[in-house]
Amino acid sequence: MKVLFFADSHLGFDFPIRPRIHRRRRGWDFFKNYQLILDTAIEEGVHALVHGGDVFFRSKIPVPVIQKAYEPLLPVLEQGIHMFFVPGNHERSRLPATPLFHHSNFHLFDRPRSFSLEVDDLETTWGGFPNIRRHVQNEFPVHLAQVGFESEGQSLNILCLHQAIEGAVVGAQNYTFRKGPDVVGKGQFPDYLNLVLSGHIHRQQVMRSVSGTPIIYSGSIERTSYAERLETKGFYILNILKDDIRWEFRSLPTRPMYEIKLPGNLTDRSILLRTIQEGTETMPEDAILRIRSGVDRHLELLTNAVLRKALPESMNVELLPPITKTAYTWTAYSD
Ligand SMILES: [Mn+2]
Repeated sequence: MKVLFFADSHLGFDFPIRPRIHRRRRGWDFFKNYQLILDTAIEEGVHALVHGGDVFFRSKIPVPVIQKAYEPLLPVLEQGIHMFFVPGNHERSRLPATPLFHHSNFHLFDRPRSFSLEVDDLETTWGGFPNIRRHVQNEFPVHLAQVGFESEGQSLNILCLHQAIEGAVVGAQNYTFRKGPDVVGKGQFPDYLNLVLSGHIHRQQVMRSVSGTPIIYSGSIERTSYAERLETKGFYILNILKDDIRWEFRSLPTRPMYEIKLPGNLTDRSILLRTIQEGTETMPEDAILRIRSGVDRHLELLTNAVLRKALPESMNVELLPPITKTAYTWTAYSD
């Protein structure tokens, strides 16, 4: 059985419906990769496509974004490809309704539940539940029991999640999730599970549960924050056999991210702009640029509008206040 697994598409990210300013928007990059993944599913002739959650960027989603997300799914379903969707934390564990939910090939983990799928004599059971927002360490076994996997059947058991799991690594500084109330422990996966596919962690990685079950994070489909600047983005193609599961990571095109730090001793607008322009000369045209002010005064001298004028339109630029003692927490880049 061939499967395509992806997650964290965050559709609607920088995609204003009525933009007040005209500038390049990053939202299109997310939709482009989303479509690329759906096209790949058809080209590769996969039997199933799994979305590990955070389909959307937020819970209040404009109707045009919902339409743009759901519309391209129908031709994929019509090809006979089964879809399994996990509601993530960004959609508040609930996806906006669509007639697609009634399509016989569309399977939504709107509550703890399971679906059976048989392909060429291979029996599989797909279980899952929406993102558990709090106390997942306690809630996980309860939800898993409600899924109703058979622990001693012929069928392969595949669990689909959108959670942080102990040992997962994120960010440019390799923050590692430790066991905690809001993290699933590596020892909490029963050995009757053959495979775990999860969204939520934006860096792609493969781990093992204590009992040896592969746990795969596909990561996000584009960079949602600077913490992801060093990461390769993509999705997984899996080949599931009766006694062997193989996976292969496929990368997606992404835009490079850069940061410029302004020296605090520069307090002349034109010199600051020249410094920035010189700094961007060697950068690719489509760079996503973060400019960190050296002193508060820089925020009075420069605005995002001024910076956009000084730089190529193909770049995205953002001005940030001087670095202060900000706590390094995982929520900023794992969700
Ligand atoms: Mn996410």
